[in-house]
Amino acid sequence: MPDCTRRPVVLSAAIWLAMLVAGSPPVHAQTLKTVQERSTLNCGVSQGLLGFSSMDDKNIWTGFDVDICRALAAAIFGDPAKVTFMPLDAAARFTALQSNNIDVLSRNSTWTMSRETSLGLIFAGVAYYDGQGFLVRRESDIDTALQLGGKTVCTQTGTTSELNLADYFRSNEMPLKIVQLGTAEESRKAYDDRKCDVLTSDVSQLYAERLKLAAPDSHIILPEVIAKEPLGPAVRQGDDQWFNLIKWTLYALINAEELGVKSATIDDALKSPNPNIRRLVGTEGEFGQQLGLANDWAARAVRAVGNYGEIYERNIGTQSRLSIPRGLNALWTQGGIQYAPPVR
Ligand SMILES: N[C@@H](CCC(=O)N[C@@H](CS)C(=O)NCC(=O)O)C(=O)O
Repeated sequence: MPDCTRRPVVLSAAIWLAMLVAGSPPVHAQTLKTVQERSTLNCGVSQGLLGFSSMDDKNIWTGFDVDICRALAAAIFGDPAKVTFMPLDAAARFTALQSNNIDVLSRNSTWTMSRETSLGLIFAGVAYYDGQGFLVRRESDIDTALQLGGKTVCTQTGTTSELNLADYFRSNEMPLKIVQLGTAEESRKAYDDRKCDVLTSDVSQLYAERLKLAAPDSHIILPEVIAKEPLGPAVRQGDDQWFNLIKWTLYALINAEELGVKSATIDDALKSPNPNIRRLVGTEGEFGQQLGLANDWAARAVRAVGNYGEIYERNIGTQSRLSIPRGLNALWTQGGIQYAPPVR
C-alpha cells in the first residue's frame, strides 16, 4: 500500500542531476526571501483537528500546529497574524509542499524515513511525540488490542496509520477488515455510525475525535501504542536557511520553557543577566541575524504564542478540553524527552 493515494511527486534522480549540472541552487531555495516579499507565511495545516488546527466559533484558526505557524510568523515578521493557513487532507499535504503552495507543513505529520528519502522533504524536529492507538466502544468489552482480530477498523488514507495497522494485525496473525476514509471527519462519522468497530490514528487525534463523538464517555482508548509517531514541521529539501529557521524557532520555544521564559514575562527576560536567556532573547550574540532575522526573533515568537509548554497546555494539555498529559512531551528535565540543543 503506498503512503498516499494521490501520490506526491518523487523527485527523480534526473531532475536532481540537472540541477547540479546547471550549478544553480534548487528552484525552491530562498524561501525566506519569497515569504518576506509576500508578507505572509503559507502554512499547511489539517482541515479540522481539535487542539491541533481547527477554526473556532469566530472563524479563527487555533491549535498546537497553528501556534507553531504563528510563532514562525512572529519570528519572521514580528507579527503572528501574518500567516495564511492552508488546510490540507492527508493525501494532499506533501504535494502542496513540493509544489511550493505552502512554505512549511505544520500538520500532525509523522517524520518517517521515506518522507525524506523519496519525497524531497525534510522534518525540522519533533514538535509532538505521538504514537498510534485504537479507540473502541466501552460496551464492546475489549480492553487490549490483541482482542481486535476480525474487527472492522476505520482509518484515513495517505497516513502512516493505515500502514501500521496492517503491520500490527499481520504480525499478530489477526484477520483485519479495513474501512479507508478520506478525512478525519469521515473516519469519525463512519465510526460513530457503527460502520466500523474500531478507530485507529495517532493517540492525540483519538483524544480530539472522541470529544466530537455523539457520546464521548462511551468510548475508550486502548492501552497499546503500536507505532512511534514523531510529529513535526516539514519543509522542502535544498533550502538550508529556511530549514534552520524552522528548526531553531521550534527549539527556541522548547529552550524558552526550559529557561522559564514565558510570554507574560518576556520583558523581564529581555533584562535578564542569565547568559542562556540573553542569547535566546537576542540581547547577546547575533543568532537571529545568522538566521536572516532580527536578533530578538525568539523573543517575538514567545511573546506572541508563549513557550513550548504554554502552547502545549493551552491547546492540548490540562488547560484544554483534550487534557492530554505531557507524558513523553515533558522536557527532559521533567522526565520527558523534549530536548532542544542550545542557542550558542
Ligand atoms: N501522523 C500520521 C497521521 C496523520 C493524519 O492525517 N491523520 C488524520 C486522522 S486519522 C488527520 O489528522 N486528519 C486530519 C484532517 O483530515 O484534517 C501521518 O503523518 O500520516
